[in-house]
Amino acid sequence: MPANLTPQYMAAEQRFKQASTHDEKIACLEEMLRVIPKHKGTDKLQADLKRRLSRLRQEAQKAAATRRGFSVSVEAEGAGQIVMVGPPNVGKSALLGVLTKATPEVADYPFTTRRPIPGMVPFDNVQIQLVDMPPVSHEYMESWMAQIVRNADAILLVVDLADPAVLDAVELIAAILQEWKIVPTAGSLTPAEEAEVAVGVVARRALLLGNKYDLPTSKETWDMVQELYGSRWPTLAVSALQGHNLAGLRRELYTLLDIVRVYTKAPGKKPDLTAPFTMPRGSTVVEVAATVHKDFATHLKFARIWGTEKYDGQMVQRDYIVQEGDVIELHL
Ligand SMILES: Nc1nc2c(ncn2[C@@H]2O[C@H](COP(=O)(O)OP(=O)(O)O)[C@@H](O)[C@H]2O)c(=O)[nH]1
Ligand SMILES: [Mg+2]
Repeated sequence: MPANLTPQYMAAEQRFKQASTHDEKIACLEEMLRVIPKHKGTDKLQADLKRRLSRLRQEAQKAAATRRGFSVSVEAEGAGQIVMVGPPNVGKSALLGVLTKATPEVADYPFTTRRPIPGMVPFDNVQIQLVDMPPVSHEYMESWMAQIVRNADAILLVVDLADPAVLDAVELIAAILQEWKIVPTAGSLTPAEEAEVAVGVVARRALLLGNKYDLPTSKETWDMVQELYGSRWPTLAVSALQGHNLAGLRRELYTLLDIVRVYTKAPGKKPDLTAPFTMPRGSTVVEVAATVHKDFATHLKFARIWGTEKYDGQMVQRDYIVQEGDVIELHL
């Protein structure tokens, strides 16, 4: 063995030899490239590693393209699906790691994440699906990413508050979403946005999330980001590393979904408050009934409501719009 290779490199090489999948091999090669001592003596080896890496990446992409199903969707689970979009190294995978039981790879080199990785974020009595993604960049992007973002219910625009070029990062994300014909909105659309949506663009609610709030320069940067973008999107500063504001983030994820929780009960019984039905805001009683059972929609005569807007047990018609926290008794 060449005397100037470190134990770290040798370990990565050992893992590479034992790796069985494209992903593992690519990860090992990247690690080898990262830890290899950088000097003249290893130039040839570095070039060789790069060549093997690029060949493996091509093979992996081909394999992914032929594997059916993977390339276009992440099966939705829970109350809604929110996808993270951001440049490399902003902490998307770290966030998924602290908010969910998923175990994405977190590392200080770019392009660690190559697949959409879903995890479930608990908030109160609901579970929200959060999807980690490869980074967006002008250099290289996976072709399936646009479709995943279009399919999601909402988007987290994730940036690194310790990055002096954070404003460029926001503009990069905005530019790429525009390429993908996705308009990230704060809520209901402005007339200008609606005009765009009319020509094949989709609108998705978005939140601008500044991560790494724990680092020294972040507070100032955050003030600037808020000043510039605070009127365009809701904004939140967090630290995945120190757990700063994660409870706030969970609540914001719920808010982003723009849903209400309703509970059903049988006459004379107590509702099960641990298992809400989550409905798009603006849904009616008959839509809730249809969610409970497809036949209920046709058979529903009326409902009784226990909630904030009505007195307890008040009778409402099929078209009554349900509110957050309503308890509903369906009469067929
Ligand atoms: N100081 C600090 N570092 C973080 C934070 N979140 C992530 N990192 C670091 O930033 C690097 C990139 O994180 P990663 O989650 O892989 O970023 P991704 O490329 O966006 O998925 C890693 O070295 C993390 O440990 C944070 O809140 N504060
Ligand atoms: Mg990542």
